[in-house]
Amino acid sequence: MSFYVTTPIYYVNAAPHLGHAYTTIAADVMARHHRQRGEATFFLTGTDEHGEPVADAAHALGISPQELADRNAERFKALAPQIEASNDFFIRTTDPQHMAAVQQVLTRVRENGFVYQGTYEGWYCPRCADFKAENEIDEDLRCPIHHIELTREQEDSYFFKLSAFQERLEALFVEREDFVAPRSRYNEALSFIRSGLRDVPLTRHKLTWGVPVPWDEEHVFYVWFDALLSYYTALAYAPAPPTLDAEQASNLTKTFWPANYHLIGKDILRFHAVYWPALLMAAELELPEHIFVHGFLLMDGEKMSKSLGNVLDPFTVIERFGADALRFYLMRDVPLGQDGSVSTAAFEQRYETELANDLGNLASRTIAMISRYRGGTLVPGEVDPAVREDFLGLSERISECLDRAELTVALEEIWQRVRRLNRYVEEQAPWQLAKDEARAGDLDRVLRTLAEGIRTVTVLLWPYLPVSAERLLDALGAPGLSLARAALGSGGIEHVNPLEPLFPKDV
Ligand code: ME8
Repeated sequence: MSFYVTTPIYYVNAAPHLGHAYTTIAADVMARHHRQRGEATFFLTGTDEHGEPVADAAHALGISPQELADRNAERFKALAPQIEASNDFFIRTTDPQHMAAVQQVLTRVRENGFVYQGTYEGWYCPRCADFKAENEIDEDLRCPIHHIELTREQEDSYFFKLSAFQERLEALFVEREDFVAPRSRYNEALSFIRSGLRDVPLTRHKLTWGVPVPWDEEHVFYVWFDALLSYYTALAYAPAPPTLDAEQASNLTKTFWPANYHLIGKDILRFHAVYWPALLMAAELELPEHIFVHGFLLMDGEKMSKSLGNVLDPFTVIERFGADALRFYLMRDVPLGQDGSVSTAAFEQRYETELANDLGNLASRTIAMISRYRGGTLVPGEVDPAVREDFLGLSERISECLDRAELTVALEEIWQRVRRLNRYVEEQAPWQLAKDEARAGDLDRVLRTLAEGIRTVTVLLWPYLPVSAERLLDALGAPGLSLARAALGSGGIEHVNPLEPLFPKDV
């Protein structure tokens, strides 16, 4: 079994913000979960460095596109470890290996008869690097995403014969109803296809900042084709993750292509759900299994975006509360697949009531009681059958959710068990049992059940809260992270160690 997940590669025309962190964190949760299953896993993120948005931003700053790309690619690269993203590679589309591979694949597309020369005229948004269809243009001829004026562009181009894939794309969507999720996005993409596909420009004549077209040096490839191909080209030159066996490591393309999941925001649905499969068909490459489309993080009701300037800074949040708190908040409060508002108030609420109280206190109280009443040592034996019942099938259910990229649903399932354990403490009142020698066996069972319950939820929470989960499992003396360990009763906890507060309130 293998698993390959990607994020979009982000434009280097500005610094990373919370929207980028959101997608990367979601992909990271999936990658970590699959590693827990023992699957060969590859997680790719990176930067999209060519095209007009980058060239324009560099021009405005009075520096070269390469300088801007170098500067901002570093910032995106640095974001990954700060949010605890465990990506296996970071692709930059200015990597020479990528550029050569783009030229190769697109030459094959041309040889296969899907490229012709023509003239393009249309309304163009330089920030989207995209020509807009008639029904995508706001009144006043503005971009509905960036609210800037569209420009009328006319230029010689080589075209990609997207229209040739009309029937095959329709058939793809009919045969594979899970190709795009959630359903609303699937419907949106399918209705775009059904409305009739027109050929699209494959190259730009006026731009120089891009991958040169090998058969016509006056052109560079349109940035979207260069960018989409990164999902494929990365595997040809990325170093193999150390966990792979020799055969898997010897050819990452063979091991991981086609991708299992492309995780994207809804702004780039059409490129991924329509252009991308058509391009792969034209190049005779296999199609990805799933494209999962999430919504926008909103601030004050608008898409949070660097060009709109309404951005909540992930670095500030991380500095104060840690990466886990940010990861948890985003995965919990903005259901993956829907738009969701973000605010400091909502963040603090989740942090305090759920991380600090529900989980943090549960863990500290349990460890403190085991230390106080039993010198830190648990007596071996069965866990409470009532709690066992509530944990039955849990890890299978989490895997099912994550297989469908339902990250928020999976987290809610886990959190129900965290709450269950909190109720269990209150119901059993171990502090009362501790006063009665005759009930020593009951106290042992309650402490064991709590420690084991916490261990189980913590294994499942690791993809969301990697730092805190590892600290907590260490304190429980049971560091095993594999999914097989997420069965209640499989822990074998013998001795617990003191634990500093996982989510301190006075930060
Ligand atoms: O589109 N809410 O790059 P980009 C949620 N280079 N997610 C958001 C967001 C928000 N407010 N803002 C950004 C590009 N994102 C192309 C992609 S892929 C082959 C090329 C996330 O820097 C979300 O994943 O504009 C969105 O799709 C992506 O960043 C766009 O990043």
